[in-house]
Amino acid sequence: MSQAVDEIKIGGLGASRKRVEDSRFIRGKGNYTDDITLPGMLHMEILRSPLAHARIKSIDASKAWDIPGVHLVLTGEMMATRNLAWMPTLSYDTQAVLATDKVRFQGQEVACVIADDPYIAKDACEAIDVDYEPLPVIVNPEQAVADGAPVIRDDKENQADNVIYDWEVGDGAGTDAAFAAADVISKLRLHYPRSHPSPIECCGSIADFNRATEKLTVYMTTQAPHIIRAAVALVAELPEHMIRIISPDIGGGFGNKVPVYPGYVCSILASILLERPVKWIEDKSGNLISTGFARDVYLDGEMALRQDGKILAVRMHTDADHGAFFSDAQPSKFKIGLMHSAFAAYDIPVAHLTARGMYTNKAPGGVAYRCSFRVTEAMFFQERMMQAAADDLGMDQAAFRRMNFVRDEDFPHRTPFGFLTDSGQYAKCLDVGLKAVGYVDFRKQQEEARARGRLLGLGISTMTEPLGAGNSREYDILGIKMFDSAELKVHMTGKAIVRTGARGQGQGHETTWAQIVAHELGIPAEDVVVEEGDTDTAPFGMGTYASRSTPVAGAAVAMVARKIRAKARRLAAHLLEVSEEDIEWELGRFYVRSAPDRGVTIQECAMAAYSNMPDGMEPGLENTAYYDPPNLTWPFAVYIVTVEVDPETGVWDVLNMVAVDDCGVRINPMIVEGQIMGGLTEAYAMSNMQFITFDADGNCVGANYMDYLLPTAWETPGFELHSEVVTPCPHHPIGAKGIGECAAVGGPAAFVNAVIDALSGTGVRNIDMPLLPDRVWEAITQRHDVSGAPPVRSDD
Ligand code: MCN
Ligand code: CUN
Repeated sequence: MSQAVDEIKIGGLGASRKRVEDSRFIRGKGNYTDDITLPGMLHMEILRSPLAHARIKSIDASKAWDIPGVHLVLTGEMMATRNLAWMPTLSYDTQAVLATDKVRFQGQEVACVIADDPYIAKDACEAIDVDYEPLPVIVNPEQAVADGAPVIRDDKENQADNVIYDWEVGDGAGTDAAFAAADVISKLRLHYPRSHPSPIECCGSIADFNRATEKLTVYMTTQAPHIIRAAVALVAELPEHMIRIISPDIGGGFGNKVPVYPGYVCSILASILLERPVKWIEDKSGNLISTGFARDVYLDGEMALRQDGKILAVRMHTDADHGAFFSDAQPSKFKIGLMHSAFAAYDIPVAHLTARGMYTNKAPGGVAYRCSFRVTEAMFFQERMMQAAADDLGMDQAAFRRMNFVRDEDFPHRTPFGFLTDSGQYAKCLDVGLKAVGYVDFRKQQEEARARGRLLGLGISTMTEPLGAGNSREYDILGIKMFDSAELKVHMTGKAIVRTGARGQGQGHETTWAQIVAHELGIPAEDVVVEEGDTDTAPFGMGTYASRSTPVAGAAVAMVARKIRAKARRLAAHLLEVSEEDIEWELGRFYVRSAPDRGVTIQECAMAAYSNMPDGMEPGLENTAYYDPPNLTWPFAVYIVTVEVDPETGVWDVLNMVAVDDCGVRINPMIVEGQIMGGLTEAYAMSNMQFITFDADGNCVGANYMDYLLPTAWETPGFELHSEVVTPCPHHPIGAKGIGECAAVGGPAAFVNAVIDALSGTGVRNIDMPLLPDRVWEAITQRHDVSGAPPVRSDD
């Protein structure tokens, strides 16, 4: 009889184990950057530009220097003497650390004050006199390429205009030919507005340069500590052992904490100059006005269709507003991220995407906010386009999608843009969703309601997201290949520690990595401690974003555990005095094939590794695995929303939302559900209420939580989650696919499609997000599309 341990009882794969990190988070015992106090620590504050575009005529900091308690005032001029006024971005551009020549967006960093406390530093910032000469402002891509537009990046030698890149992918000629043969051509233009990750904890750093050891330690809110160390090592030409980056607990990242910000750099320089620790903690408005925004992209699309509903080709053009610096964190090869993952779930013979990126006088944008590099825009566009096309054909929304899905038997499938999707059960997910929402009945209700003047709508969105960058063949950031790592040490008592190159920000890695070890080795999850975020102890990895942790670092955890198991097997053979070939494994235990009662537990093997190893065997039970995934993982989801729109006010309420997510094998079903609910909440917020824009003068409108609304439990609708479809990832060691971002990626289109569906018959094809009541009301009463694109009038 098997003596294997019970996997669910030990918290292995599939156990809804409670999150171990929460025991400190919910008791206020987290250790965030701002909780850290070092002896002799000083505080830094940043002076930001009030203007969006202006020449700096002079900066007079003498009054700030005179304030008691001020230790240092940093300006661009001083940074320039150390060659630090500009820094490289993750997209091969440069970004001003502190402005020297011009300011290029409102909120740009102009000077820093380091003082005994943050209040003195803040007061001293206000005592700095900056003489600005205002320049014409550009707030959207159209203005950026207009005749006579001022060149924003006149600091760059070969930059004669505001275009950053002109990029294309796919088959232009083939697409043209398919369009020529189409029965119907469906068109849609929309703007995916700026949105801001706005984690609860803002960005910050504490730099601590020790003159005696020459070592620089930086505590910082980064999702990718090793990338930061690599950047500092390469830019400052310092060896890695002189730089230690520590990401303590992070209060939410959502992509906001991937880029390198001037505040980090200034705190480091200040610590080196003053030889004291320097802390910088950004405030909320600083975070909202200056750190990495997402989206802000205009999408133009056309779909070539056969009368029966078959999609023949897709043509897409995007104009992306990157703000003043091109600082996207994304794989180097792809200028507009993975926008070309659009339509991956549909069997479309040919497609073509052209993309332009533009500089504008706005904070640098284009970070991935809960999406794998622009996949949010891609999926939004895809599903809005699918809805428009089905309407143009007069086809049922669900039937149109089903007939164009890649079928289960067609995997692996090459998408028209060249991705290889490998698994999924798309139609099954759709069927589960339609049944759950009561599709047929709802359509009837909708008809009846309409007859009585009530507007009901149903929106379907599907998404498949390429998660888990790399593989190193195609994915790199600044030439550093994308893979990840895990190190596992099993102590003699059978307790273990696992460290990875990822860095969670609330996703539950401390819980789930231990579950993978439990699954592979049978060591109870509670005996496995997880540590991430310290470059002195963690193995090299590319960090946590693009939901890559499970696909890459999580895979590395499984692989390193397998290495440990292989060594433990040799120890078991030694302990049981049989040859290795005669040993069998069941969870937590090796036994002799011919005598199953004779066995040793994994814990006994661990003890033997330190106390009774065979002659010639290296002692200890630890190893490291670097994992370079063969492909991305491709989770799939169907989100269906029903709404009622009030024709008098434009207010819309969610009646029901059903989510069917297939992320392969779920390590921890409860955590997965938490990730989906969080993502749906953000999707709802983006579609319904989050509004951050710029007036014609480049003033950021909405850089506070009075305007940029964070959804609370009060306004967030309930979600019905379905987990019955599981298509294991064929190449991931435990069959898991990423999940962290799926709902935020696929969710927004479901909400918007539902509202547009409620308006069917009015001729309205599009209302740009957020679907604020006034926009919806305008669409209903004026019977036209409503664009959300800035600039709004400056007197608004
Ligand atoms: N998981 C699982 N089974 C799967 C897939 C994942 O149990 N098949 C678990 C994982 O083990 C992990 C969590 O779900 O605990 C998310 O895993 P994964 O999909 O690999 O995503 P990452 O860990 O790489 O997290 C990144 C992702 C991103 S990119 C953003 S943005 C986002 C998100 O996670 N930011 C978050 N979710 C967030 N959740 C919180 N609380 N805070 C953030 O900042
Ligand atoms: Cu895409 S935002 Mo997350 O990748 O950190």
